[in-house]
Amino acid sequence: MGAGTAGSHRERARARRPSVSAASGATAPAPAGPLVAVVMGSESDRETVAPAGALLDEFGVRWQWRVLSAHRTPDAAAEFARGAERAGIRVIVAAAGGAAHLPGVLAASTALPVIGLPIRGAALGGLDSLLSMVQMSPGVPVAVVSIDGARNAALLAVQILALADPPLRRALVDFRARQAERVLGADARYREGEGGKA
Ligand code: AIR
Repeated sequence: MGAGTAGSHRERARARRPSVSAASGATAPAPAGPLVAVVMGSESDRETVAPAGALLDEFGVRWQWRVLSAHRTPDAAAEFARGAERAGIRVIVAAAGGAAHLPGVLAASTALPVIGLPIRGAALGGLDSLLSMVQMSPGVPVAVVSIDGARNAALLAVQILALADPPLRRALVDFRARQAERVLGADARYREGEGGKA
C-alpha cells in the first residue's frame, strides 16, 4: 500500500480532524485499509501506472497495488472485485494494455466506480486498449481516462472520494488553485518576453 507522503495536503487535514465515535465521544482509531485499489494487468504496466500512486500519496489517500489479469487470472480478478467493497475499497483504478478487458471485468463484479486507464502498447499505440475499455455494455459503465493518463485516473479517484470527505475536497481545491497559479505565472513571464529564460 502506498503510504501517505509526510506533509501532504491530506495529512495536514487529517491532523486537524480527530476521528470521534458518535456513540461514546471517544477518539476512534482511523480506519487503516486502502480506499483506492490500483490494479494493473501485468507488472510490465507498473512504470506507466506509477504516477497514479504518486498522486494518491500526494493527497494522503490510502491505496494498494494489485496485479490481476482479465485473461490470465480471470477468477482472481472477479474474486477481488466481488470482495473489494467489503474490504473498504471505494474506487478502483484498472490499467491494462492491448485487449484491455480488466476494467470491464472488474466493473461486472462490483458496484464500486471503476476508472479504466488505457496503456500504450507497441502495436497500436494504446488505441486498442482505449477502445477495449470505453464501449462498455449499457448498465455497466467504466470511466476511461486518456492513454497513459495515470495522474488523471488518480485525480478522478480523489474527486470521487472528496464527495464525502470535506478536507480532501479542500485539498483538491488548493491543488487546482496552485495549478492555475503556475499557468498564470508562466503566462506573465511570456507576456513580459521572458518565457525562454524561465
Ligand atoms: N494484459 C494482461 N492481461 C490482460 C491484458 N490486457 C495486458 C497488460 C499489459 C499487456 O497485456 O496489462 O499491458 C502486456 O502484458 P505482458 O505481461 O505480456 O507484458
